This record gives sequence, structure tokens and C-alpha cells, in this order.
Amino acid sequence: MSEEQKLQEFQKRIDAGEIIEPKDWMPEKYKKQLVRMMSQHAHSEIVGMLPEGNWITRAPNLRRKMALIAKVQDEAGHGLYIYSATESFGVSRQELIDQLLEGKAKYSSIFNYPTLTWADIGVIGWLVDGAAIVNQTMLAKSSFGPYARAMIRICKEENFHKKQGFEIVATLADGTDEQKTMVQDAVNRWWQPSLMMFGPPDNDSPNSAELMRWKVKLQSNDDLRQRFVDLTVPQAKAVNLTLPDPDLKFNEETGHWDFGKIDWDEFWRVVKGSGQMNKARLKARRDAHKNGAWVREAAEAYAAKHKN
Ligand code: FAQ
Repeated sequence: MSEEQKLQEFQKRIDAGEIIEPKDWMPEKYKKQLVRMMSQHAHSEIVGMLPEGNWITRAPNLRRKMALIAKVQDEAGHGLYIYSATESFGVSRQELIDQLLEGKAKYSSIFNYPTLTWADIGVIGWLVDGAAIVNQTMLAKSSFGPYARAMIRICKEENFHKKQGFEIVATLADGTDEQKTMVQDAVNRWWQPSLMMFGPPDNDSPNSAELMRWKVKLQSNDDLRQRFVDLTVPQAKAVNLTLPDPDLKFNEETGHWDFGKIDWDEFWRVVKGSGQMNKARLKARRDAHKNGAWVREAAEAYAAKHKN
């Protein structure tokens, strides 16, 4: 079969809704796109532990501390599932981690913002995990089997994360004036960055057309962003919080919530490394890697000793 015929057969399988497994024939570009996307996703889960990890020692009580430790640990697990799914292409986790530590890899823009107060932890669970669920529920139906299967389990855990975050938000929103002010301030700071998580607008998204043709992505960045806004507006109303957007308005014709302009200049600044926390995040990952060298050496020595 010629390359062209193989490509046509592959597209037929995709169009018929078949799931692609690692040993199946696939175009090099399909593999390349998935390695790009999955490695960025895995890195996001690992770097995503840092903003919340920042509050573990300062959680307001034991119950909150236990839930937060479990959540941060879950994010590490998500990173590992996705690195493993990427290994099914023969790309090692080490290679991907090296790219992250060398500053050559992308991870989600959202994790380059600081967590200034305890309310940020609630708002991350509500908005950031909420946005991740909208995106990942789609990816659970993606055409590449190992990624889709990782997403099913991850989404179950993210749902728990979202609920614990919303509960923190609801508690603060029903608390003292100081607590209400604190949680509203956190919503004001995290709203736009959460919308940016879905990626650039469709007309400025170079990868979308190919990813959608191959059913890696089943919905566009803008469609998912709209779904997130539609789901979140009633949740904000339920806890008497205001989403910081004067243009937010229900559109009777479309049945969706219209929203104001997103600051895409800021998005690209953050993606290119000039966000508030980019340098600190990379430093934290590099330090962790360096400080963990003895664990890797011990594991290797143990494995060598027990080889037979
Ligand atoms: N940040 O052509 P497109 C989580 C890049 S959830 C940074 O539209 P695509 C859970 C993009 O890579 C967060 N870069 O790209 C959690 C591309 O650059 P490249 C992670 C971004 O792939 C919660 C360029 O812009 N989730 O971690 C971003 O079609 C709480 C052009 O963009 C995922 O990664 C961004 N926001 O669509 C953890 C989900 N957006 O590579 C801890 C999987 C775009 O060409 C605590 N990924 N870029 O140089 C996806 O669904 C997609 O890759 C998108 C981007 C939607 C992110």
C-alpha cells in the first residue's frame, strides 16, 4: 500500500469512529501532534501542583489540608498517566521531563499566576478544574486510545476536585465580609486566565483543523470556552459572586452567554515565558529534580542489585 492509500485508510478509520492504538499504522504527523499535546498536558499536571502546593502548610484546618494534599497528589498521578500514555509512542518520560526542565516545553498558561490567598485554592478547584473537565470530557472521546482512557479516570478525579473547590468558594461566599471580599477578589483574578486555558480563538489556532480532522479534538477552542462560560454563570449566581465581565449577557437568540474580549496579548506573553510566575515555576521543578537525584540513584542501584 502506498503512503497515500495508508493515509486514506487511516482517515476512513477515524471517520468511522474507530479508536487508534499504539501499534496501529498512523501518519507521523498524527503521532507528532499527540506527543506535543499530551506532553504539554502532562507537564501542566505536574507544574499545576505548585500553585496549590503553596497552600498545603497554610490550609485553615485539618480537613481542608487532607483534601488539598490528596488533590495535589492526584495531579501528580494525572501527569504520570499521561506521560505513560505518551510512552506508548516510544517517547520516554525522561526525554519529556528534560524538555520541560530545559524550558523548551509548553505547559498551561494558567499555572503561571500566583495563589495569593486561601480563596485562590477554592477558585482553582472551581474554575481551573472546571475548565479542565470541560476540555477533558471531550478528550475522553479522542481517537487515540491510551490518551482517551487516561482522560476517563482523570475526569472522575477532577470532578471531585471541582466539588471540593466549589465548597470552599461557597463557604467563603457565605462567610464574613472579609471572606466574601477575599473570594470575590480571587474570582476577579482567575476568571480571564481560566478562559484562556482553552487556547487561542479558533481563527488563531494553527493546530485545531488537523486535530479535529483526526478527531483528537472533537470541539473547537471557542466552542469549549463557550460551554464553560454557560456552565459557570449559574454557578456564580448560586453563590452570589460576580464574574468580572461587564459584557456578560444572556443572548436569547443563541441561547448562550455572550462575554467580553479576552486579553490575548497577555495570554501570549504568559505562554512565551513572561507571566508572573513562569520563572519561579521552572525553578521549583528544576530544584525538585535536583533534590530528587538521590532517590533516582537509589532506585537504579536497587534495580541493578535485584536484576536477576
Ligand atoms: N497554555 O493551535 P492551538 C490541568 C499553545 S488542565 C499554554 O489552539 P491546540 C488540570 C498550543 O500548545 C491544563 N499554551 O493548540 C489541572 C500551541 O503551541 P505549539 C492542561 C497554550 O493544541 C487542574 C499554540 O498555543 N490541559 O492541567 C495554551 O490545538 C488544576 C497554539 O494553540 C491540557 O493540556 C494554554 N492555555 O489547543 C492540574 C489539555 N493554549 O504546541 C492542576 C490538552 C494553547 O503549537 C490543577 N490540550 N497553547 O507550540 C488541549 O486540549 C489543547 O492542546 C489546547 C490547545 C486546547 C490546550
